[in-house]
Order: sequence, then C-alpha cells, then structure tokens
Amino acid sequence: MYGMIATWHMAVEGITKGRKILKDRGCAADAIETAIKEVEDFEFYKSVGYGGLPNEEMEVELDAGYMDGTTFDMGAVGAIKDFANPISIARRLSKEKVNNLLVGEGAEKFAHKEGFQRKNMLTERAKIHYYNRVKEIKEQEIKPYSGHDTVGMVCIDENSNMIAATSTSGLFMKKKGRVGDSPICGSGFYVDSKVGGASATGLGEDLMKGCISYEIVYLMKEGHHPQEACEIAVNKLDEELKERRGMVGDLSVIAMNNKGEWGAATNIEGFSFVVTTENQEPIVYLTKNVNGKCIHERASKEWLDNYIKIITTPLAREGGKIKK
Ligand code: SD4
Repeated sequence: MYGMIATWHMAVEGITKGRKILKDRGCAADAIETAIKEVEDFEFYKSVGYGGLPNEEMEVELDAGYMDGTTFDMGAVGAIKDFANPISIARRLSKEKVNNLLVGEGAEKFAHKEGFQRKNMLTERAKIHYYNRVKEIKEQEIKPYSGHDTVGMVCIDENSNMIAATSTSGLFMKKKGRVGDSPICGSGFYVDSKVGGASATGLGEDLMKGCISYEIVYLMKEGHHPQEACEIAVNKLDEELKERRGMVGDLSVIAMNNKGEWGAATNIEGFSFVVTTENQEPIVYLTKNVNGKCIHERASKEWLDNYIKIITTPLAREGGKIKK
C-alpha cells in the first residue's frame, strides 16, 4: 500500500511523479522530494521556489521542512536565498544530529558547502507582481494569496515509512527574515509512521499558535480518522483565535494515516488539495467548510483549465509594457 496527499492543486504534477516512484517500489523520501522539487521548479507557481513572490525588499526568501516519521529525523531551512531546491537542503539537514534548522546566511553557507545548486529565484514575473503591489500596498494587508500557497505533503510507501515535507516562499511582502510555520516541525508539518502525518498552509503566525500539524497527528493517535482529526483541529483553532483575538487567518490542512486513509480541512473558500493512493490516480479536490464539516468536491475540467490559464496569463506592469 502506498499514498500521497498534498496541499493545493499546484502539487498535481509533482504528486504524479511521486506516485510513479512509489509504484516502482521507491521510498517515500524520494517520492516526496521529487514531488516537491517539481513544484519548486515551476516558475508560474508564485508561492513556492522559483518564481515565488519576494519580501518587502524584493528578495525571494524561502522556507522548507522535512521529517521522517520512522526515525523522527527532521531538517529545515528558513529565509534561504538563491538556492534552487530548499526541500533537498532540508532533507540533507535531517541527517544531522544537531543543527537541523538553519536560517538565512547560515543555511546558505551550509547549502553551498554541500554543493546544492545556486539559482537566482526572482523571476521577471515576480518582479512585476512586486512593483504592482508596491503601488497598491497602502490599501492591502499582507496575507496568503488564494490558490497559490505553501506546498505541504504527506507520503507513505510500501514499507509503511512515512515522510512529511513543505516548501514555500512564505507571505508576499513579508519582512526580511520573517519565517512562517512551514519549516517549523509540529506546525507546518509532522509525521509519525506509527500513526500518520499532517501538513498545513495559510497564515503561519496563526497556524503556529495551534501547533496544528502535531495536533492532527495526536488526534489520529487518539483514534480519529484523518478527516475528523483535520476538522477538529481547524475548527478548534479557528474558534479559539476568534474568541481570544477577535480574528483568525487562513487555516488549511491535509493528513494521511498509516493505513493510507486521508483527510483535509479548511476555514476558507477555495482550498484545493491533491491525493493519490495505490488504487487511485491523483485527483484534485476543492473543499469547503459547511458548519464545521468539510465537503470535498472533485475539481472539474473547466476549473483545472481555468487555473492554468490564470497563473500563466501575461502580466502587465502598471504603466509599463506587457511581459511574460
Ligand atoms: C507562511 N504558511 O509562511 C505559510 C504561507 C502559506 O498559504 O501557506 N500561505 O505563513
């Protein structure tokens, strides 16, 4: 038995590649790294890897996390610049006994020494988004942007080893050095091969307040199905934050247990995710929260076509000429 689940529709090509590795009896670690690299490398996904949107200083600072649910090895990078695949650096760091989470210059130094590929991650398209946002910034607060957010995945292979991992450029126009939940073990991701794994996307500052990925794995350990565990964790954190703070950011999660059963939940409109199992080719679902229950609906061909059209539409710089 094998399976994979991922946040957001953008993971579908990666999940398709990862599934092939699992089908050929490859390991969950290779499947998940390959799947996430695919998302990192695609320039039109503006919240992960190459093409990711920059911080307020127009620099692309990336976060990634990786955890092995069998050994509990964990590695992560925060605010790393100019490396092609943060996920691979996070996986490499998971092999260390200490120094597992490196940020900024220290992460870059490590990646350079280990021979990881350097790349200028700021695309022309991302620059146009930046300049346009600078113009509108006075009216807009920084927040996750719908449909193009952190990629988070959970994977189980035929040997029942489970891995969870994430990669993101974080929030558009964030402060230099800001790190969200994605590289934080227990918040952006968590996995225990004896139970299952989870990953989150949304407003990192709020997801961290509930250590939400750990919470979901804990709920699964207590006997909850992944769907129930996701709903309980999202609804509870949503309510707590509204009660204590009068507001709550975007909270969306996915989970899979060690039987390959899966779940997803959200407190926003328009959260999509991708899932595949041994008996099921990758499917994209859209989910919505109706009175605490999350209803998943398979994305239609029109929706999928429209999504690609939107993310690849040429952008105009306000007052400038059209670029790619
Ligand atoms: C962060 N959780 O950096 C990430 C961003 C994200 O939907 O997932 N946006 O806070």
